[in-house]
Amino acid sequence: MTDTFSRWRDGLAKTSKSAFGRVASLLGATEITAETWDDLEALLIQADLGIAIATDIIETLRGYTRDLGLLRSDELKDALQAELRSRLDEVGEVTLAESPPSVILLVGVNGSGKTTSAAKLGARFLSQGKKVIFGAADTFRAAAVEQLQVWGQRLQIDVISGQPESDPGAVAYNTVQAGIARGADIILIDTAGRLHTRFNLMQELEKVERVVGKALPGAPHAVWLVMDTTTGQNALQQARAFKESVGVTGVILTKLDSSARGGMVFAIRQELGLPILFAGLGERTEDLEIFDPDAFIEGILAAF
Ligand SMILES: Nc1nc2c(ncn2[C@@H]2O[C@H](COP(=O)(O)OP(=O)(O)OP(=O)(O)O)[C@@H](O)[C@H]2O)c(=O)[nH]1
Ligand SMILES: [Mg+2]
Repeated sequence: MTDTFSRWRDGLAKTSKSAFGRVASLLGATEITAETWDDLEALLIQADLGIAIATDIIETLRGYTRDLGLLRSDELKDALQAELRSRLDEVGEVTLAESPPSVILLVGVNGSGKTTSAAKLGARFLSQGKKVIFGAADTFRAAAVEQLQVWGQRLQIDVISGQPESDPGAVAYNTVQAGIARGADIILIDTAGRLHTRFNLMQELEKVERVVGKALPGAPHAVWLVMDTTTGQNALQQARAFKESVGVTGVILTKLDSSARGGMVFAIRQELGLPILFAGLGERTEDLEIFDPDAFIEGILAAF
């Protein structure tokens, strides 16, 4: 069995080699000059931390350098590592219903990885001995239902679906009812990422959220926003829209393995104030890790 740290290191190889690898080469045995700060700031922005966070980190490191009288830029590596780590202080906790079943809604823009994450989460819950049921509430795209059905067959998880173009709220409602009737512990509902307009999508998601609460008071117990880390700072704007419409309780980051700019993680944590719960490090069902700040930092700074 590979340990957590090596899975993260492998998954984050792109980020550690490109974005943070350049930071490592910048921080060599050279004198700290004004240029060092400019270059470091530019590299942090390129790594997708966002301008505000990059500027803030530079300010902190500058103060630290003055206080400690650091002269060589390689002396900044530890300080940068500690600074990055401190920005991910809180570890997100998965909170579900006190007694089963728990209803989890997966939301996010199209292509962010909702359906794949549903499969990964399904596999994870199954491995914990839980009974899982899927709801295919993306009725907008016929292929979306089929995709979830393929996963359902592979994992032997029942999938509740409706007719194409049918009401996603009704599918969600039926899924919760079926989950209760079949004694499921976890009811995972996959939703659409695209409709005719963003406004329609948000309205629909709000309705799905309301309707599952009618099928089971207290539901949904979790609304997880699935975010593609390869889309950069754009994803933040989209995330705010979801946060305003539905009660997002946590974030699942996907495609960290294909992103070269893992700095998004800091931006998401700081700008959205939402706990990061899971991270996708590949396309297979086992490639979903509980978000581990230490393993993440170690992974992105492997070149340090
Ligand atoms: N490398 C990598 N690929 C991923 C990861 N998560 C999802 N993908 C891929 O991203 C693509 C889109 O994933 P989906 O799960 O279909 O995304 P979705 O949010 O359901 O998309 P829509 O249903 O169109 O809204 C697929 O090709 C997945 O295999 C990940 O963590 N790593
Ligand atoms: Mg999908």
